[in-house]
Amino acid sequence: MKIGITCYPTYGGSGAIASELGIELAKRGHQVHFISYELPFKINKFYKNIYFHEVEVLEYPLFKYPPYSLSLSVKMTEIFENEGLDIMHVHYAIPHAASAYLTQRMLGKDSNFKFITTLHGTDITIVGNHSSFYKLTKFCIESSNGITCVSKYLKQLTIDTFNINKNIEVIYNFVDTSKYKRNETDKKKLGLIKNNELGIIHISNFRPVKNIRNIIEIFCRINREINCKLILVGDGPEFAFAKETVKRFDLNDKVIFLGRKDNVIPLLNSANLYLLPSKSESFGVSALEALSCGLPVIGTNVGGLKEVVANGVCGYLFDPDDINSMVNACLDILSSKRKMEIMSAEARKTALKFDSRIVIPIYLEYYRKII
Ligand code: GMT
Repeated sequence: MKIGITCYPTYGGSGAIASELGIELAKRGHQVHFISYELPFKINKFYKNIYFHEVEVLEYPLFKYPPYSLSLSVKMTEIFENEGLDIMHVHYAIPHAASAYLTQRMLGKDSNFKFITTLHGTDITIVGNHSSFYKLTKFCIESSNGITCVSKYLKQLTIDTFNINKNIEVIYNFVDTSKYKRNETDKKKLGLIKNNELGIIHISNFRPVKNIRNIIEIFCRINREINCKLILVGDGPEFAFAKETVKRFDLNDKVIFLGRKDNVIPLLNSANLYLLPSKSESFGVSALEALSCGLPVIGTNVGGLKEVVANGVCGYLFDPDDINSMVNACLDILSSKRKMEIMSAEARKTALKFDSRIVIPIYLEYYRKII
């Protein structure tokens, strides 16, 4: 198959999943054409069968805001015609689905241009829900030839928010469990966490939805009881606030800020627990990657995280502001080697259910259905 993929190329769950999807499809012999303003960050080496088409945005004095989404639809049209794409798959509704719709109209009724929109979370909960985008998001969802959501929670929320009367397929996010797996030598090699310490890790784009303050407060309280370190990976709007808070709590020598990292596997393998106390999470792909490396997850019971983390089995889920319970759950796991081992084995078992070898064929089947 020849598949076009459009996503946000910078850091973030939807871009990461779209890129991994492209890599997995290419591995299976499909031709994948990424169309975006930048090479997606995960496509950081040569991959057979993967092509990248950069969308050029015209700067012009009249354009205070250059209309990227229009240039994108022109590029989609060009690539569809030149490469003979079978399907276009866009990730994150705004503006990608709108560009794909415009492409379809430009190509005309006789073309067989079909597009699938995968909704990831904030394109519904924050962006799509905003009054400036609500009507367009509803229109784009209804105009897509196929719609997928990354969790049952997101599907229901999309139906309720936009009053959608169209079939929506749930296709869960996935992880390559042969790459994301426990390797004890990583911890030694990196040397971030000493032998007598335990590690807690959080990876995100530091947006307010991630509840960064709670992460630091939870860690501060665990640190009083257990010799541990907190590894924070990523960057974003609350990064400076996080640094300031760590300083205020006098935790500078206990919290390691790493910024953005392309390869998080050795970092996950340096830790013992993953913390994701988000206010909302439609799926939580970073939690899945952590589970795959055998890390129990302490997270929240809002959104789709509960479809990934079995409460009490491979982690614990609480209300976003129930800091006390999260601290107790972390201490409960970290203070018992036996408990840590049992939960770690369960974490890995859970991740295997979301292995790319299971999920990619579901995407391919869906492509065939829509085509
Ligand atoms: O919130 C993020 O981390 C970024 C955001 C995105 O769209 O890039 O992530 C969303 O998509 C991910 C991949 O499907 C999901 O795992 C995240 O749960 C979701 N984020 C939220 O719902 C807040």
